[in-house]
Amino acid sequence: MSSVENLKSSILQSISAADNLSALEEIRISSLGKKGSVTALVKSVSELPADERKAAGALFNSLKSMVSDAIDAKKAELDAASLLSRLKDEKIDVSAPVRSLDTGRIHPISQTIDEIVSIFANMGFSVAKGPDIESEYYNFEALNLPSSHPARDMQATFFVPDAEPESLYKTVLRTQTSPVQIHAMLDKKPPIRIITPGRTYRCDYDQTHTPMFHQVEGLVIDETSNMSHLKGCLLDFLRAFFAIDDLPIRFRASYFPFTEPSAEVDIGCSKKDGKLKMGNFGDWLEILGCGMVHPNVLSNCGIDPQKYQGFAFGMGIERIAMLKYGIPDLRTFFDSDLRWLRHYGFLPLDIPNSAFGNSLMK
Ligand code: 2U9
Repeated sequence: MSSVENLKSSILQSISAADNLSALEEIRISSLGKKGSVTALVKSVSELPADERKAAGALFNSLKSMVSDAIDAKKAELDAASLLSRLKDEKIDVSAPVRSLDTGRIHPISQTIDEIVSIFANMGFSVAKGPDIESEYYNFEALNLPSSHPARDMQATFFVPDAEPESLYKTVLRTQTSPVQIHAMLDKKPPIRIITPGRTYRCDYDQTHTPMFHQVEGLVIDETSNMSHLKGCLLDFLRAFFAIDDLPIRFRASYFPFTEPSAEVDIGCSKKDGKLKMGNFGDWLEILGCGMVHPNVLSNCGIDPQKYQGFAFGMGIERIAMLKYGIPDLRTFFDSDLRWLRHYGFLPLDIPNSAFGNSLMK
């Protein structure tokens, strides 16, 4: 039996000394392979006298599993070491410029957001961001939408399971980007001039709704901004965005709980022969909502409505991207279809059309 002990310690020693996977594989073949030393021992049991077979069988099988376990453990150790050294050696510089500008495409939503940001940045707005997961308080309550308000039913809200189920306010996926403006008003004093592009969520899925979509909202708070400033701001934005210098817009009275007065804005278009064309053609297309921020919303954010006032607006980014780039189906934005992205996507160096200024931005 001491020869078994010798074999065991010699194999275990060579396993422990193996410093790469191919050396370990050789040990596995020479011990556990078809013609391996341990395999030979296990096979030899049948040739032993009957009264020795049971003990020898148990001993050889335990040697076999001991060797097999030691090889597995060593393999895991070598794998981990090799991964660590690869991670040390292989550095990917994600900030390096792309080598082939031909392969990647910017998604139309990213491109449209860049264009919107560029236009509003030229007007003196900055971009504010906030979390997708929000308290009901910031998503509804602070926006003049108490739980009893019927407008809350209009929005199919995704509720997030709460860490504190007893808490007064539930946690939701934001249904609009307005909570970002609420935080901004709570955090800093007027004057405020921000836009908030971002993801929003509503439990809705059909030809014109996806459960996640993008919105951009804007907010201006100061002591003097009024409805005419709102009109001028949106007229400049829409003309710059659609790159149509004489694009007409019209305001229709509407209702939103967070603005008073409120309006919906249409842009001029033509719908002749089932083809949609933006411009001064006599037809109208609804494009966004807006209004003067409701005094209750200002008070909820600690801003004195006697002293301050301002306007807000909101629009769906998919909608204006579809109109500008002739994308017919909303759902294709989120299909991750590379052929679609190659067709509708943008090259990395396609600069937003207003970045150099246009006739409206000079
Ligand atoms: C604060 C106060 C007021 C943002 C506004 C709209 C009107 C509006 C819709 C457009 C299409 C949402 O994506 S959509 O479905 N939005 O019509 N949004 S006024 O008003 C605010 C925002 C923040 C603090």
